[in-house]
Amino acid sequence: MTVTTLNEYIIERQADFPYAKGELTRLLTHIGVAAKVINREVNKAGLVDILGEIGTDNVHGEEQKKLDVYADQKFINSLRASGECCGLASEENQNIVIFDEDLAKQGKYVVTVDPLDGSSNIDVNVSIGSIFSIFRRVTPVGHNAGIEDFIQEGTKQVAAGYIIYGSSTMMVYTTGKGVNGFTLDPSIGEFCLSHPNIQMPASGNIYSINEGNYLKFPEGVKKYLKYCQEIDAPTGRPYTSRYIGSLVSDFHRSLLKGGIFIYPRSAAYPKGKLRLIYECNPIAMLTEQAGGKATDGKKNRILDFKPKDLHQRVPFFVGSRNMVAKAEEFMEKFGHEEPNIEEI
Ligand code: P6P
Repeated sequence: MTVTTLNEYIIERQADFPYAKGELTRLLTHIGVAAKVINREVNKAGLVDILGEIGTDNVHGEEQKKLDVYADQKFINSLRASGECCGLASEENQNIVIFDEDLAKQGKYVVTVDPLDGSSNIDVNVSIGSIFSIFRRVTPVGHNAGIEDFIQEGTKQVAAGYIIYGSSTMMVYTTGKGVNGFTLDPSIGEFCLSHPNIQMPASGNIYSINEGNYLKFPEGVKKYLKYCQEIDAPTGRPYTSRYIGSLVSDFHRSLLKGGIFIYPRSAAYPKGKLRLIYECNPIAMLTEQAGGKATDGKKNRILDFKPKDLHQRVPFFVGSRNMVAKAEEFMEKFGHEEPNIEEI
């Protein structure tokens, strides 16, 4: 069987892309390099002093893990060096990171990253991931990037993807022409095409949500969860509950097997927990490219949201299109509003 590496594939498909001058090719290649460097550290995290917290918090007041900061720096270094990217927005930085070197200012793209998603799982050796999306800049080439380059609607993404550091390391991405998965072959240090043209099943029997927050959920979510748990063999219920606590891992399972992932608004997170720009938008682009559905639970398409700020949160219902549609029926019938935390 012939092996197609990530670089070979990107170059082969370069003509698919309207700006086919090799710019996006170089950008995706540099993202792949950062992923390999991060993968090396993730895989030996227990052996070197890179586990645990660094004693600082990120913009959301969440403890920063050493690997979080390490991964963020690797993406910054690799993208700055690409010559195609003029700036980056990341979960780990309050503001955009502007690449103001002359070469970088000529870059036509900006990148958003969640450099290491699922940090709470790092120290217990559970799968984690990196999420990225790529936009064409709207500020003039030759000048510094600006916030307007990053707060574009998700429909403006030219590419999106993730790397999952799991039982194997995979890179899954789209440039708007379908979704393809590449598995890292450590013996040659290359990502190789392993999952061509991924299609998300229209239905599934796995639901993924942090049920510890049940009392804080809107009534519509509670009623949908009871629907998932009812015994009804013809519809494949009760469904199976699976929750890893890393968006990339929970989503990757839905992408391959079918299923629904929900992080709704709740009394604890009235706007939802997940961030629109560097978590929900890239996952939503992949979802729609694979035939799935990604909304806020109220039939509002995630990719249509106009971001108000870099770290805006949104409620997130994503996965098999028939399952998301069913969940939205319950939200419409029983209510979207989260309970008042004092009333729980
Ligand atoms: P909870 C990880 O911190 C993350 O941002 C996502 O990867 C994951 O889906 C979610 O938070 C888990 O949140 O509240 O269930 O621990």
